[in-house]
Amino acid sequence: VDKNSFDDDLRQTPDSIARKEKWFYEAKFGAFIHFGVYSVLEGAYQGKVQRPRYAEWIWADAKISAAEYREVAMTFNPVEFDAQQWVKIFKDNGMKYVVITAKHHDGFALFDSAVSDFNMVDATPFKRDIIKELSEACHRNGLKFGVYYSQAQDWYDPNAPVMSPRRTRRSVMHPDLPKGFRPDFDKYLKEKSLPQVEELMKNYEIDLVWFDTPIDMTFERAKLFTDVVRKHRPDCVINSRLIQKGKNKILAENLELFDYISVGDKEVPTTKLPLYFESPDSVSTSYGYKTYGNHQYHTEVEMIQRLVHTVCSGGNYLLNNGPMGSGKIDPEAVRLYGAIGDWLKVNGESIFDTHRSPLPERPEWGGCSISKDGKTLYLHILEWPESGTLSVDGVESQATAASFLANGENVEFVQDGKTLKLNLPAKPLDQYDTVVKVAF
Ligand code: FUL
Repeated sequence: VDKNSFDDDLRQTPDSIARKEKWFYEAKFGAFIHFGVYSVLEGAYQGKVQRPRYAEWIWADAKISAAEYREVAMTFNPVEFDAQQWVKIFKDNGMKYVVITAKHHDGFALFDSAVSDFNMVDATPFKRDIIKELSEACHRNGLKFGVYYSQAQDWYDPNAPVMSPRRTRRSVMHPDLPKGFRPDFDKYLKEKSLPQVEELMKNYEIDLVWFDTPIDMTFERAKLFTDVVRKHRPDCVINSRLIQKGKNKILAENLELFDYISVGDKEVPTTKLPLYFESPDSVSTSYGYKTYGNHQYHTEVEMIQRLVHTVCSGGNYLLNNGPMGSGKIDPEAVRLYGAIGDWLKVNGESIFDTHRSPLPERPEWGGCSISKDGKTLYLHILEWPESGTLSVDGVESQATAASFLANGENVEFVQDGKTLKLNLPAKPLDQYDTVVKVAF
Protein backbone atom coordinates (compact mmCIF):
# COMPACT_ATOMS: atom_id res chain seq x y z
CA VAL A 1 0.00 0.00 0.00
CA ASP A 2 1.29 3.43 -0.86
CA LYS A 3 0.96 5.03 2.55
CA ASN A 4 1.40 8.56 1.26
CA SER A 5 -1.32 8.36 -1.28
CA PHE A 6 -4.23 8.82 1.09
CA ASP A 7 -4.98 10.05 4.54
CA ASP A 8 -4.67 7.32 7.12
CA ASP A 9 -6.94 8.97 9.66
CA LEU A 10 -9.53 9.80 7.06
CA ARG A 11 -10.10 6.13 6.44
CA GLN A 12 -10.05 5.20 10.12
CA THR A 13 -11.96 7.94 11.93
CA PRO A 14 -15.59 6.91 12.27
CA ASP A 15 -16.93 10.44 11.71
CA SER A 16 -15.43 10.64 8.28
CA ILE A 17 -16.50 7.19 7.20
CA ALA A 18 -19.03 7.28 4.40
CA ARG A 19 -22.50 6.51 5.64
CA LYS A 20 -22.92 3.54 3.33
CA GLU A 21 -19.96 1.75 4.89
CA LYS A 22 -20.83 2.54 8.49
CA TRP A 23 -22.45 -0.81 9.18
CA PHE A 24 -19.35 -2.57 7.91
CA TYR A 25 -16.94 -0.69 10.19
CA GLU A 26 -19.19 -1.27 13.18
CA ALA A 27 -19.86 -4.96 12.51
CA LYS A 28 -16.39 -6.38 13.30
CA PHE A 29 -17.47 -10.01 13.07
CA GLY A 30 -19.04 -11.88 10.16
CA ALA A 31 -19.61 -15.41 8.87
CA PHE A 32 -17.92 -16.55 5.68
CA ILE A 33 -19.40 -19.62 3.95
CA HIS A 34 -17.80 -21.82 1.29
CA PHE A 35 -20.58 -24.00 -0.09
CA GLY A 36 -20.80 -25.62 -3.50
CA VAL A 37 -20.39 -28.82 -5.51
CA TYR A 38 -17.03 -29.43 -3.78
CA SER A 39 -18.84 -29.72 -0.43
CA VAL A 40 -20.02 -33.17 -1.57
CA LEU A 41 -16.48 -34.42 -2.19
CA GLU A 42 -15.01 -33.34 1.18
CA GLY A 43 -11.47 -33.24 -0.24
CA ALA A 44 -11.34 -36.53 -2.21
CA TYR A 45 -12.29 -37.66 -5.71
CA GLN A 46 -12.21 -41.31 -6.85
CA GLY A 47 -9.63 -42.28 -4.27
CA LYS A 48 -7.45 -39.23 -4.92
CA VAL A 49 -7.09 -37.44 -1.62
CA GLN A 50 -6.34 -33.78 -1.56
CA ARG A 51 -3.31 -33.20 0.61
CA PRO A 52 -2.49 -29.69 1.74
CA ARG A 53 -4.89 -27.64 -0.34
CA TYR A 54 -8.34 -26.29 0.26
CA ALA A 55 -11.25 -28.70 -0.33
CA GLU A 56 -12.90 -26.18 -2.67
CA TRP A 57 -9.96 -26.68 -5.07
CA ILE A 58 -10.65 -30.40 -5.61
CA TRP A 59 -11.64 -30.02 -9.27
CA ALA A 60 -8.28 -28.48 -10.16
CA ASP A 61 -6.21 -30.63 -7.84
CA ALA A 62 -7.73 -34.00 -8.73
CA LYS A 63 -7.63 -33.13 -12.44
CA ILE A 64 -11.34 -33.65 -13.01
CA SER A 65 -12.93 -32.85 -16.39
CA ALA A 66 -15.88 -30.46 -16.74
CA ALA A 67 -18.17 -33.34 -17.72
CA GLU A 68 -17.20 -35.38 -14.63
CA TYR A 69 -17.61 -32.37 -12.36
CA ARG A 70 -21.09 -31.80 -13.79
CA GLU A 71 -21.89 -35.34 -12.73
CA VAL A 72 -20.75 -34.54 -9.21
CA ALA A 73 -23.15 -31.57 -9.29
CA MET A 74 -25.95 -34.06 -9.99
CA THR A 75 -25.26 -35.56 -6.54
CA PHE A 76 -25.31 -32.17 -4.76
CA ASN A 77 -28.58 -32.39 -2.89
CA PRO A 78 -28.31 -30.48 0.41
CA VAL A 79 -31.70 -31.52 1.77
CA GLU A 80 -30.73 -30.43 5.28
CA PHE A 81 -30.13 -26.84 4.17
CA ASP A 82 -32.21 -24.51 6.31
CA ALA A 83 -31.39 -20.83 5.83
CA GLN A 84 -33.21 -19.78 8.99
CA GLN A 85 -31.25 -22.26 11.08
CA TRP A 86 -27.92 -21.21 9.55
CA VAL A 87 -28.62 -17.56 10.25
CA LYS A 88 -29.68 -18.33 13.81
CA ILE A 89 -26.28 -19.94 14.49
CA PHE A 90 -24.45 -16.88 13.13
CA LYS A 91 -26.64 -14.31 14.84
CA ASP A 92 -26.71 -16.06 18.22
CA ASN A 93 -22.92 -15.99 18.23
CA GLY A 94 -22.52 -12.28 17.53
CA MET A 95 -21.96 -12.28 13.78
CA LYS A 96 -23.36 -9.21 12.06
CA TYR A 97 -23.03 -10.19 8.41
CA VAL A 98 -22.74 -13.21 6.16
CA VAL A 99 -20.68 -13.67 2.97
CA ILE A 100 -21.35 -16.80 0.92
CA THR A 101 -19.75 -18.17 -2.26
CA ALA A 102 -22.26 -17.22 -4.97
CA LYS A 103 -19.71 -18.56 -7.44
CA HIS A 104 -16.31 -19.97 -6.53
CA HIS A 105 -13.49 -20.83 -8.96
CA ASP A 106 -15.36 -23.94 -10.16
CA GLY A 107 -17.79 -21.63 -11.98
CA PHE A 108 -20.87 -23.11 -10.28
CA ALA A 109 -23.53 -20.55 -9.33
CA LEU A 110 -25.38 -21.10 -6.07
CA PHE A 111 -28.26 -19.04 -7.48
CA ASP A 112 -30.79 -19.24 -10.28
CA SER A 113 -28.80 -17.89 -13.21
CA ALA A 114 -30.07 -17.29 -16.74
CA VAL A 115 -26.49 -16.62 -17.83
CA SER A 116 -25.13 -20.13 -17.19
CA ASP A 117 -27.07 -23.31 -16.54
CA PHE A 118 -24.24 -24.57 -14.35
CA ASN A 119 -26.17 -23.44 -11.31
CA MET A 120 -28.02 -24.73 -8.27
CA VAL A 121 -31.45 -24.68 -9.91
CA ASP A 122 -30.58 -26.18 -13.31
CA ALA A 123 -27.67 -28.52 -12.57
CA THR A 124 -28.58 -30.17 -9.26
CA PRO A 125 -31.49 -32.30 -8.01
CA PHE A 126 -32.04 -29.77 -5.21
CA LYS A 127 -33.27 -27.04 -7.60
CA ARG A 128 -33.57 -24.37 -4.89
CA ASP A 129 -31.91 -20.95 -4.97
CA ILE A 130 -29.58 -20.90 -1.95
CA ILE A 131 -28.65 -17.22 -2.41
CA LYS A 132 -32.29 -16.18 -2.39
CA GLU A 133 -33.19 -18.19 0.71
CA LEU A 134 -30.10 -17.13 2.64
CA SER A 135 -30.31 -13.43 1.73
CA GLU A 136 -33.95 -13.35 2.81
CA ALA A 137 -33.18 -15.11 6.09
CA CYS A 138 -30.30 -12.69 6.80
CA HIS A 139 -32.41 -9.60 6.21
CA ARG A 140 -35.33 -11.02 8.20
CA ASN A 141 -32.94 -11.37 11.12
CA GLY A 142 -31.20 -8.00 10.75
CA LEU A 143 -27.92 -9.34 9.34
CA LYS A 144 -26.23 -7.86 6.27
CA PHE A 145 -25.77 -10.14 3.30
CA GLY A 146 -22.74 -10.42 1.02
CA VAL A 147 -21.67 -12.62 -1.88
CA TYR A 148 -18.23 -13.97 -2.76
CA TYR A 149 -17.80 -13.94 -6.54
CA SER A 150 -14.73 -15.30 -8.36
CA GLN A 151 -14.70 -12.71 -11.14
CA ALA A 152 -11.72 -13.88 -13.19
CA GLN A 153 -10.96 -17.46 -12.25
CA ASP A 154 -13.62 -19.84 -13.61
CA TRP A 155 -12.67 -23.43 -14.43
CA TYR A 156 -15.99 -24.17 -16.11
CA ASP A 157 -15.55 -21.50 -18.75
CA PRO A 158 -12.55 -22.17 -21.02
CA ASN A 159 -12.21 -18.47 -21.84
CA ALA A 160 -11.36 -17.52 -18.25
CA PRO A 161 -7.67 -17.35 -17.29
CA VAL A 162 -6.27 -20.31 -15.36
CA MET A 163 -4.47 -19.56 -12.11
CA SER A 164 -1.62 -22.08 -12.08
CA PRO A 165 -1.37 -23.61 -15.53
CA ARG A 166 0.95 -26.38 -14.37
CA ARG A 167 -1.47 -27.72 -11.77
CA THR A 168 -4.76 -26.90 -13.43
CA ARG A 169 -4.32 -27.32 -17.14
CA ARG A 170 -7.18 -25.99 -19.24
CA SER A 171 -6.88 -28.97 -21.57
CA VAL A 172 -7.37 -31.37 -18.63
CA MET A 173 -10.47 -29.53 -17.45
CA HIS A 174 -11.81 -29.28 -20.99
CA PRO A 175 -10.53 -32.30 -22.97
CA ASP A 176 -12.88 -31.51 -25.87
CA LEU A 177 -11.38 -28.11 -26.64
CA PRO A 178 -10.12 -27.82 -30.21
CA LYS A 179 -6.35 -27.87 -30.60
CA GLY A 180 -4.87 -24.41 -30.56
CA PHE A 181 -7.80 -22.96 -28.57
CA ARG A 182 -7.05 -19.37 -27.57
CA PRO A 183 -8.89 -18.17 -24.45
CA ASP A 184 -10.60 -14.80 -24.73
CA PHE A 185 -10.82 -13.24 -21.27
CA ASP A 186 -12.92 -10.27 -22.38
CA LYS A 187 -15.43 -12.61 -23.97
CA TYR A 188 -15.70 -14.45 -20.63
CA LEU A 189 -16.15 -11.16 -18.77
CA LYS A 190 -18.77 -9.98 -21.23
CA GLU A 191 -20.69 -13.23 -21.49
CA LYS A 192 -20.52 -14.71 -18.00
CA SER A 193 -18.82 -12.84 -15.20
CA LEU A 194 -20.28 -9.34 -15.63
CA PRO A 195 -23.82 -10.53 -16.47
CA GLN A 196 -23.81 -12.85 -13.43
CA VAL A 197 -22.69 -10.04 -11.14
CA GLU A 198 -25.49 -7.97 -12.65
CA GLU A 199 -28.00 -10.77 -11.99
CA LEU A 200 -26.90 -10.88 -8.36
CA MET A 201 -27.16 -7.12 -7.95
CA LYS A 202 -30.54 -6.90 -9.68
CA ASN A 203 -32.28 -9.91 -8.25
CA TYR A 204 -31.10 -10.02 -4.63
CA GLU A 205 -30.52 -7.59 -1.80
CA ILE A 206 -26.72 -7.60 -1.70
CA ASP A 207 -24.91 -5.43 0.86
CA LEU A 208 -21.35 -6.52 0.10
CA VAL A 209 -19.50 -8.13 -2.79
CA TRP A 210 -16.36 -10.10 -2.09
CA PHE A 211 -14.46 -10.41 -5.34
CA ASP A 212 -11.66 -12.95 -5.48
CA THR A 213 -8.60 -13.81 -7.56
CA PRO A 214 -7.79 -10.70 -9.55
CA ILE A 215 -5.83 -12.50 -12.30
CA ASP A 216 -5.39 -10.20 -15.32
CA MET A 217 -7.64 -7.55 -13.78
CA THR A 218 -6.75 -4.12 -15.14
CA PHE A 219 -8.29 -0.86 -13.92
CA GLU A 220 -10.57 -0.80 -16.98
CA ARG A 221 -11.84 -4.33 -16.39
CA ALA A 222 -12.33 -3.74 -12.66
CA LYS A 223 -14.26 -0.56 -13.43
CA LEU A 224 -16.74 -2.57 -15.52
CA PHE A 225 -17.58 -4.53 -12.35
CA THR A 226 -17.85 -1.56 -10.03
CA ASP A 227 -20.08 0.23 -12.57
CA VAL A 228 -22.49 -2.72 -12.58
CA VAL A 229 -22.47 -2.96 -8.79
CA ARG A 230 -22.93 0.78 -8.23
CA LYS A 231 -25.69 1.02 -10.83
CA HIS A 232 -27.97 -1.40 -9.00
CA ARG A 233 -26.68 -1.26 -5.43
CA PRO A 234 -25.00 2.12 -4.83
CA ASP A 235 -24.41 1.34 -1.14
CA CYS A 236 -22.88 -2.09 -1.70
CA VAL A 237 -19.45 -2.49 -0.05
CA ILE A 238 -16.68 -3.83 -2.34
CA ASN A 239 -13.44 -5.57 -1.27
CA SER A 240 -9.96 -5.10 -2.71
CA ARG A 241 -9.51 -8.52 -4.30
CA LEU A 242 -11.27 -7.06 -7.29
CA ILE A 243 -7.91 -5.75 -8.42
CA GLN A 244 -5.20 -6.09 -5.76
CA LYS A 245 -1.94 -7.69 -6.73
CA GLY A 246 -0.55 -10.49 -4.60
CA LYS A 247 -1.37 -10.45 -0.91
CA ASN A 248 -1.74 -6.83 0.16
CA LYS A 249 -0.48 -4.94 -2.82
CA ILE A 250 -2.80 -2.03 -3.32
CA LEU A 251 -1.99 0.64 -5.87
CA ALA A 252 -3.05 4.19 -5.09
CA GLU A 253 -4.71 4.63 -8.47
CA ASN A 254 -7.02 1.70 -7.73
CA LEU A 255 -8.26 2.94 -4.35
CA GLU A 256 -11.40 4.44 -5.84
CA LEU A 257 -12.54 0.99 -6.95
CA PHE A 258 -13.07 -0.63 -3.54
CA ASP A 259 -13.96 0.17 0.04
CA TYR A 260 -11.62 -1.93 2.13
CA ILE A 261 -8.62 -4.28 1.97
CA SER A 262 -9.04 -8.04 2.09
CA VAL A 263 -5.78 -9.25 3.63
CA GLY A 264 -4.33 -12.64 2.64
CA ASP A 265 -6.12 -15.91 3.37
CA LYS A 266 -6.09 -16.52 7.15
CA GLU A 267 -3.79 -13.58 7.65
CA VAL A 268 -4.35 -11.81 10.96
CA PRO A 269 -2.49 -8.51 11.08
CA THR A 270 -1.13 -7.56 14.48
CA THR A 271 -0.08 -4.07 13.38
CA LYS A 272 -2.23 -1.23 12.14
CA LEU A 273 -2.86 -1.08 8.40
CA PRO A 274 -3.35 2.23 6.57
CA LEU A 275 -6.80 1.27 5.29
CA TYR A 276 -9.69 -0.48 6.99
CA PHE A 277 -9.37 -4.22 6.37
CA GLU A 278 -11.03 -7.58 6.79
CA SER A 279 -9.28 -10.81 7.69
CA PRO A 280 -10.73 -13.89 5.92
CA ASP A 281 -10.08 -16.70 8.39
CA SER A 282 -11.60 -20.17 8.58
CA VAL A 283 -12.37 -22.50 11.47
CA SER A 284 -10.11 -25.06 9.81
CA THR A 285 -7.15 -25.03 7.44
CA SER A 286 -9.61 -25.48 4.54
CA TYR A 287 -12.50 -23.20 3.58
CA GLY A 288 -14.65 -25.90 1.96
CA TYR A 289 -15.79 -28.78 4.19
CA LYS A 290 -13.01 -31.36 4.35
CA THR A 291 -12.75 -34.80 5.90
CA TYR A 292 -10.04 -36.37 3.69
CA GLY A 293 -6.38 -35.37 3.48
CA ASN A 294 -4.61 -32.86 5.69
CA HIS A 295 -6.74 -30.42 7.60
CA GLN A 296 -6.91 -29.11 11.09
CA TYR A 297 -9.30 -26.96 13.14
CA HIS A 298 -8.32 -23.94 15.19
CA THR A 299 -8.70 -24.12 18.97
CA GLU A 300 -11.12 -21.83 20.82
CA VAL A 301 -8.29 -19.74 22.25
CA GLU A 302 -6.72 -19.27 18.79
CA MET A 303 -10.04 -18.11 17.37
CA ILE A 304 -10.68 -15.55 20.09
CA GLN A 305 -7.12 -14.23 19.95
CA ARG A 306 -7.38 -13.85 16.17
CA LEU A 307 -10.65 -11.94 16.50
CA VAL A 308 -9.14 -9.65 19.14
CA HIS A 309 -5.93 -8.95 17.19
CA THR A 310 -7.91 -8.20 14.04
CA VAL A 311 -10.23 -5.72 15.75
CA CYS A 312 -7.40 -4.07 17.70
CA SER A 313 -5.47 -3.60 14.44
CA GLY A 314 -8.45 -1.94 12.75
CA GLY A 315 -10.33 -4.63 10.90
CA ASN A 316 -13.23 -7.06 10.68
CA TYR A 317 -12.89 -10.75 11.36
CA LEU A 318 -14.67 -12.86 8.73
CA LEU A 319 -14.73 -16.40 10.05
CA ASN A 320 -15.48 -19.12 7.55
CA ASN A 321 -17.25 -22.44 7.92
CA GLY A 322 -17.68 -25.01 5.17
CA PRO A 323 -21.16 -26.57 5.43
CA MET A 324 -21.41 -30.29 4.67
CA GLY A 325 -22.75 -31.56 1.34
CA SER A 326 -25.97 -32.44 3.16
CA GLY A 327 -26.53 -28.74 3.91
CA LYS A 328 -25.84 -29.13 7.60
CA ILE A 329 -23.38 -26.73 9.22
CA ASP A 330 -20.22 -28.55 10.31
CA PRO A 331 -20.74 -29.36 14.04
CA GLU A 332 -17.13 -28.44 14.83
CA ALA A 333 -17.74 -24.98 13.33
CA VAL A 334 -20.89 -24.64 15.44
CA ARG A 335 -18.86 -25.50 18.54
CA LEU A 336 -16.11 -22.94 17.74
CA TYR A 337 -18.63 -20.23 16.84
CA GLY A 338 -20.32 -21.00 20.16
CA ALA A 339 -17.11 -20.41 22.13
CA ILE A 340 -16.65 -17.00 20.50
CA GLY A 341 -20.36 -16.24 20.94
CA ASP A 342 -20.19 -17.01 24.67
CA TRP A 343 -17.13 -14.82 25.08
CA LEU A 344 -18.80 -11.99 23.15
CA LYS A 345 -21.93 -12.15 25.32
CA VAL A 346 -19.77 -10.93 28.20
CA ASN A 347 -17.15 -8.92 26.30
CA GLY A 348 -18.97 -7.71 23.19
CA GLU A 349 -18.76 -4.01 24.06
CA SER A 350 -14.95 -4.22 23.71
CA ILE A 351 -15.35 -5.45 20.11
CA PHE A 352 -18.49 -4.19 18.34
CA ASP A 353 -18.52 -0.64 17.12
CA THR A 354 -15.06 0.04 18.56
CA HIS A 355 -12.07 1.67 17.01
CA ARG A 356 -8.59 0.21 16.60
CA SER A 357 -5.92 0.60 19.28
CA PRO A 358 -4.88 4.18 20.04
CA LEU A 359 -1.54 2.99 21.47
CA PRO A 360 1.57 3.62 19.39
CA GLU A 361 2.76 -0.01 19.68
CA ARG A 362 0.99 -3.33 20.11
CA PRO A 363 1.53 -4.39 23.75
CA GLU A 364 3.14 -7.83 24.16
CA TRP A 365 0.41 -8.92 26.60
CA GLY A 366 -2.42 -8.48 24.08
CA GLY A 367 -4.21 -5.60 22.41
CA CYS A 368 -6.40 -2.53 22.85
CA SER A 369 -9.59 -1.21 21.37
CA ILE A 370 -11.36 2.04 22.14
CA SER A 371 -14.97 3.21 22.09
CA LYS A 372 -15.89 5.57 19.27
CA ASP A 373 -16.27 8.56 21.58
CA GLY A 374 -12.75 7.89 22.86
CA LYS A 375 -13.95 7.77 26.48
CA THR A 376 -13.46 4.05 27.11
CA LEU A 377 -10.32 2.04 26.49
CA TYR A 378 -10.50 -1.76 26.47
CA LEU A 379 -7.39 -3.71 27.46
CA HIS A 380 -7.47 -7.26 26.09
CA ILE A 381 -5.14 -9.24 28.32
CA LEU A 382 -4.19 -12.34 26.33
CA GLU A 383 -0.98 -13.07 28.28
CA TRP A 384 -1.57 -12.76 32.02
CA PRO A 385 1.34 -10.98 33.78
CA GLU A 386 2.99 -13.22 36.38
CA SER A 387 4.12 -10.19 38.39
CA GLY A 388 0.52 -9.19 39.10
CA THR A 389 1.11 -5.76 37.55
CA LEU A 390 0.18 -4.73 34.06
CA SER A 391 1.91 -1.67 32.65
CA VAL A 392 0.26 0.11 29.76
CA ASP A 393 2.38 2.71 27.99
CA GLY A 394 1.18 5.46 25.69
CA VAL A 395 -2.08 6.32 27.50
CA GLU A 396 -2.67 9.97 26.56
CA SER A 397 -5.53 10.95 28.91
CA GLN A 398 -6.06 10.64 32.64
CA ALA A 399 -7.96 7.45 33.59
CA THR A 400 -10.81 7.91 36.06
CA ALA A 401 -11.96 4.29 36.64
CA ALA A 402 -11.06 0.70 35.68
CA SER A 403 -13.10 -2.50 35.97
CA PHE A 404 -13.25 -6.06 34.62
CA LEU A 405 -15.89 -6.80 32.00
CA ALA A 406 -16.08 -10.37 33.33
CA ASN A 407 -17.58 -9.42 36.72
CA GLY A 408 -17.85 -5.63 36.85
CA GLU A 409 -15.42 -5.42 39.77
CA ASN A 410 -13.06 -2.47 40.05
CA VAL A 411 -9.37 -2.81 39.22
CA GLU A 412 -6.84 -0.86 41.29
CA PHE A 413 -4.63 1.41 39.21
CA VAL A 414 -2.17 4.28 39.31
CA GLN A 415 -1.24 6.51 36.42
CA ASP A 416 2.15 8.09 36.06
CA GLY A 417 2.10 10.38 33.04
CA LYS A 418 1.34 8.18 30.04
CA THR A 419 1.89 4.93 31.93
CA LEU A 420 -1.07 3.19 33.51
CA LYS A 421 -0.25 0.50 36.11
CA LEU A 422 -2.95 -2.01 36.99
CA ASN A 423 -2.90 -4.29 40.00
CA LEU A 424 -4.25 -7.67 38.90
CA PRO A 425 -5.25 -10.87 40.74
CA ALA A 426 -3.06 -13.96 40.45
CA LYS A 427 -5.24 -15.69 37.83
CA PRO A 428 -7.05 -14.41 34.74
CA LEU A 429 -10.83 -14.06 35.08
CA ASP A 430 -11.45 -15.32 31.57
CA GLN A 431 -9.70 -18.36 30.12
CA TYR A 432 -9.23 -16.69 26.69
CA ASP A 433 -9.07 -12.93 27.09
CA THR A 434 -9.74 -10.95 30.28
CA VAL A 435 -10.88 -7.46 29.35
CA VAL A 436 -10.33 -4.40 31.54
CA LYS A 437 -12.46 -1.39 30.79
CA VAL A 438 -10.74 1.93 31.50
CA ALA A 439 -12.80 5.12 31.63
CA PHE A 440 -11.46 8.65 30.92
C1 FUL B 1 -8.68 -17.79 -2.08
C2 FUL B 1 -9.37 -18.94 -2.79
O1 FUL B 1 -8.53 -19.52 -3.75
C3 FUL B 1 -9.74 -19.92 -1.71
O2 FUL B 1 -10.33 -21.06 -2.25
C4 FUL B 1 -10.69 -19.23 -0.74
O3 FUL B 1 -11.87 -18.88 -1.39
C5 FUL B 1 -10.04 -17.99 -0.15
C6 FUL B 1 -10.90 -17.19 0.76
O4 FUL B 1 -9.60 -17.16 -1.19
O5 FUL B 1 -8.17 -16.90 -2.93
